[in-house]
Formats: sequence, C-alpha cells, structure tokens
Amino acid sequence: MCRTAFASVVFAVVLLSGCLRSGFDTTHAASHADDARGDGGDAGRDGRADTVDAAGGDATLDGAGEAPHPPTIDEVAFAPCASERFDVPITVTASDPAGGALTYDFSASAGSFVDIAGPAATFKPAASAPHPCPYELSIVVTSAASGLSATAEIEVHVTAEGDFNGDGDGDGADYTIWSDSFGRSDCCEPQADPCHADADGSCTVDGSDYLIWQTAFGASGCACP
Ligand SMILES: [Ca+2]
Ligand SMILES: [Ca+2]
Repeated sequence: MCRTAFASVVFAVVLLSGCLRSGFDTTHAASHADDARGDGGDAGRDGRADTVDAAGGDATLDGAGEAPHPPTIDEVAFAPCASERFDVPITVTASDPAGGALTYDFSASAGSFVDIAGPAATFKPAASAPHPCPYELSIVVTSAASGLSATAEIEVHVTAEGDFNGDGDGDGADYTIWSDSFGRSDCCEPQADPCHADADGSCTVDGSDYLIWQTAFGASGCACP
C-alpha cells in the first residue's frame, strides 16, 4: 500500500498519514489521488478525469518539491471615512500556510502610523488639509517560515473636521446637521443614528462643535465615497 506510485500533493499527505495507521482505506486514498501524474489522464483510476496540475507536487514523497504559499490576508478592519481630528484604528487578520510567525509592516502615502502592535496599528492623518484624496495605505504581511509576503492596499478618506456630512465641503448643510443634533449627549454610545456633529469627540453636541464647524466653514477637502 505504501509503495503506491500515485503522488499528488494531497495524495502524498493522505498516503503518508495513512501509512502510519493500520487499516488505511486505499479506496478513500484513490478518490483523492486524481492527477498524480499531472498528465491529464486518470491516474487515480477512479474513472474521473484528472484536473489538478501536479507540477508543484512531491513525486518522491520526500517533502521536497513543494512550492511554498504566501500568507493569506483574510480581513483588514478599519473605517474608510474619517475626520481629520481622529485617528483610524486598523486591525489585520492573516494566516500563514507554512505555520510560521507573521510580521506586519504599515506604510502610507501621507500621514503616519502609531501604536503598532503586530497586526494592529493606528493611522494618523496629517494634522490639517490638504489631505490626499484618498490616503493610500499599504500593509505587508511576511511569513518568518517561508519568507513570502502578501500585501493589502486600502484607502482612507479624511474629511475636514467641520464637514459633518462628509461631502468634502464645510458649509451650511453641516450647520444644519449640528443644529439638528444640538444637545445630544449619547454620541459615544453605539447607535443607529451617529452624532456626526460631535466634532471634538466629547460625546455631546454643543457649542464647542459649533466653533469647529465655524472654523471649517468654506473649507474644501476629501469627500467620503
Ligand atoms: Ca459638508
Ligand atoms: Ca462635541
């Protein structure tokens, strides 16, 4: 059973693990052994056409010949639209098929990163306009085991802090948003109706936010997508 010549990558793994067990099911192995030769034939002899290219396979079952795979970036969590007053937390979820440790490198077309801690970092936009529209952020994830990397490119649109509706302009429409929500004090609580006019992040909408709007009146910046 262990002398079987079929040798696709998957089959090699199944066969080796099977050889360590008594009662290895050769029928089951054959059903996973398609394209052991990579010649387009039915190497598995299971009546099905071979579909997998065995070019990267390990025909000698010695562990060599495997083409390593780069890390996979599964998710980048961040806010794509933010006020210039606030930083943007970013969290990367990635995995490494080689099973090694991952390192994370963050870079941006402008602005900077602070509080970098492995897959998490905080993007800090420039302190004032003009802002790139949008900021182009790059995250490179590298495997210590394989040396291979994967890259994620993301965009963050940064609006002027008094641009409450995120249309790129500080104008009367933003004043209306401020006046309609004046007096709210629930701005730091999760809710379906966010306080867009809480410009200073104080959790309330009050005169301080009005002054921020007033300062930004007439400014133009980046609009949210
Ligand atoms: Ca606006
Ligand atoms: Ca406020």
